[in-house]
Amino acid sequence: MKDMAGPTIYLSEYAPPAYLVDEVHLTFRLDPNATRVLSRIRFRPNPEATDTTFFLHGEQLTLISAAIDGQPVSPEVSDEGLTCAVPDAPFTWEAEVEIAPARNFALEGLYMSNGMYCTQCEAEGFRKITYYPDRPDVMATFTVRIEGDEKVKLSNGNPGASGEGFAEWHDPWPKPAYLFALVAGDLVNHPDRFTTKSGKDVELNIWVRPGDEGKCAFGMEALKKSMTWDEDVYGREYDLDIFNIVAVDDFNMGAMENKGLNIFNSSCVLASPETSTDGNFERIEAIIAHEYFHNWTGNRITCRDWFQLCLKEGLTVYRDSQFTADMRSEPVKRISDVITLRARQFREDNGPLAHNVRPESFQEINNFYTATVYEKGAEVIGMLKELVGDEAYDKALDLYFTRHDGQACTIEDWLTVFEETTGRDLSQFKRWYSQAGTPRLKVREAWEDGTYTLHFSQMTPPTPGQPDKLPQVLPIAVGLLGPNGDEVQETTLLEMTEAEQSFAFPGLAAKPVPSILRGFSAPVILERETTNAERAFLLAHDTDPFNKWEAGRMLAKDGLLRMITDGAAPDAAYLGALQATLSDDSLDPAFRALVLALPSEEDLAQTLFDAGVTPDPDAIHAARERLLEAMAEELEPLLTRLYHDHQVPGAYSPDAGPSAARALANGALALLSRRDGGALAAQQYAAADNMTQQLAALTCLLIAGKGANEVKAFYDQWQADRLVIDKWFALQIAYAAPGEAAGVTGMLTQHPDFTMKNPNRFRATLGALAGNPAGFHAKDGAGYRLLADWLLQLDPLNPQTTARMCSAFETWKRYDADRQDLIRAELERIAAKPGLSRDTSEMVGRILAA
Ligand code: B3K
Ligand code: ZN
Repeated sequence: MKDMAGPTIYLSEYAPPAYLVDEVHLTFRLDPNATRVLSRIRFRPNPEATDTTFFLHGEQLTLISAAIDGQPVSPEVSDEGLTCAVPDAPFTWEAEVEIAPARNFALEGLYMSNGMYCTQCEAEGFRKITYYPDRPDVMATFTVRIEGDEKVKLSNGNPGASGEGFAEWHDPWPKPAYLFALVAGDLVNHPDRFTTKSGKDVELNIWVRPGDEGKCAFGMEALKKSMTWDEDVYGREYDLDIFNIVAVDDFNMGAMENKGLNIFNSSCVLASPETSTDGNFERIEAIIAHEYFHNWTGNRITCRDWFQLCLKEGLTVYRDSQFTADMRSEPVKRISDVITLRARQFREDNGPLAHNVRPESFQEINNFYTATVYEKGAEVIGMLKELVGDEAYDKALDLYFTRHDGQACTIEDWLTVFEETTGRDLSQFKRWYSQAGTPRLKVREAWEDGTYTLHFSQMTPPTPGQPDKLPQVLPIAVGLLGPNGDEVQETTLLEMTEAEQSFAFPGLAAKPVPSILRGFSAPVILERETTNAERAFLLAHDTDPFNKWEAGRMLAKDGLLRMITDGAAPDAAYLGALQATLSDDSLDPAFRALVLALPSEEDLAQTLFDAGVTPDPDAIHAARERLLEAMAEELEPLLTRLYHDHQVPGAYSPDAGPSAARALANGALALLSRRDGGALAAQQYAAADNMTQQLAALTCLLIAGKGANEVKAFYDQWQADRLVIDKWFALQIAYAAPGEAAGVTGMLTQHPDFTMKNPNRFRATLGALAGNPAGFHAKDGAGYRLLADWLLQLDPLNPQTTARMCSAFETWKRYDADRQDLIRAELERIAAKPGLSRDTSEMVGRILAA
């Protein structure tokens, strides 16, 4: 067990590895309780090294024997690894260790899931498999032999010899140990083939447990689309004879990009119309693409050290969002990404867990697979592309791939290819990697003699350990609209570099209405005094879909905030503007569905806190409910029409078009259910032949305070499908009334199907509670207590998932003194637990330090 707060690791202390590895040979003799791992590793001293100590990472391993150049040695073994005297010349290290995959509940290293062996090595899991320099800047080729009775035995690279009880694999591409993978089990495959642009034939497989074969076709199509897209858009071709994907039920995250052998949480690859929603299909397509794209951005070019994580993650998220935009709707993808960014990354960036896109220190790197590294990391790349332009971006990427192929790189390497190809100085831009916090961008305007001027000022509030911030480079996309709604200045990119800066637009006939930060061109909080009339005008006329949507959101938010703080009535002007937008059948139904959705309770709490008001979760919930009621009442005829006009006849397809129609129809249904007591939803539930329709109807019934029978029927229908049952758990908690959420969650944790050992089920239950703000923050503290109880139970088994879920408490300083006291008590109770994992102890420590 990783125990207590560990030492802090600093980026500034990076030192090159003492020894490099040329070749690794591994033999696995599989056994649930006593797997033997035999390693033969070719080492050589690193001429660049400053230290010559031979240290191999190793945790929870039983060392059976070790030898150097065939001579037995007795290394000095500690909890973290071993040291040993070695020759001052290339040598061969051999070791045999024993591990117990069946007792590995942390799901890191080699473990078992439903009787199947699988691995998760990123970031530092390989050290739980054998002794090795487990750091990403040590890259080597791997040859693997797996011995066992399992029908299917997989590892990275291309297949070698196989026979009764064994299979061999060879990966010709040097890779760090975190990309190692092994899978063995009685699996079945969904096969296919792909021909790369240079004519190479690649075997493709999705491997699943028997019974899941029927849920692979969509993932396979997504894989082939990703392969084609990466060739077309980035010129990147696949580089092995085979590409395997495996679905695993017990997995700490979404998926993992192991070379040639991607391992997926089954929820992120298995799909069927009956069991998966439109949202699931879109997410699966995106994650398959993401992991596939890592083959170049992550695997062929990897990270020098874990501080550089955004080098592969930010870029790969950016690439997968480009892919989704190309496959579906670009504006809808952008708006959805910004909703997530604000909900997760802005929340993180404005609380105790705020950290740089490239962190400078950590205790447990697994705690830094965050929205900041991933999503803000992707935003930074989007800004870079806007600043240099599309052509220069392509040129820089080409240089990046040629120059750094086969290397372990840094953010400096990445920025240098842009500096060299564009001649730009990116030293100020680099602050995006080294300054945490969300910049506030204030705007004032002036109008004089036909010249319209925008005065900007930027300020980033202090974050933990960073009291003072310097101005950042902000790409601000601006357009101007004339009084009649015509665009008088099309989108132009302003480049702000100073703390305060003004930009003038001369020669205008009338004072324009500005559309600022089009496409959300920088991840900032825009602060601008404006009127609701102007917002309604932009909602009606803006040609930029993001800002059109944003205007509607601001309008909704303004009304909601007044309802929350002043008890105001629902804003008639908002309802009118909404009616006009929703009625416009020339607009994409998916866009209209986004306009129809109100800002989340979390978004409202964040906004209030930012404005210096203590958010009251009950008041926020109540105001939002009241507005939803008013929308249902005011827009009923229109909603009825939208519902009926957007029914999709015929066989289910997860494509963007039909999904968009369902999104709008189901958005309408949610409101209509507040009027008809769920009658229409009950009809839809009964008639549904796909999960999107079924689950949407069930949600509406719960919103209408109905659905007890359907909840039961749903369970009876789906009890054999664990992924659908996850939805069943989550739904009941997400839509529980605030005062009942903790009780419902507590009750569901007693259900025979609840198990904390499965991260999906744990998240579907405790994670759903944390995602129901009014319920989680119930005044009596029952939500806090229940979550803390379960985190304490899970921590000894699965520190990673425990630590990640601690972020439910990261917003505690927003709330009133009573709630803060209750949360602090729970955090302190967790922190005081003897033997608490390093993961959880770091998280709780950082949150408490607020
Ligand atoms: N690289 C993995 C995440 C590994 C998380 C380790 N705690 C998945 C991804 O980003 O593609
Ligand atoms: Zn990734």
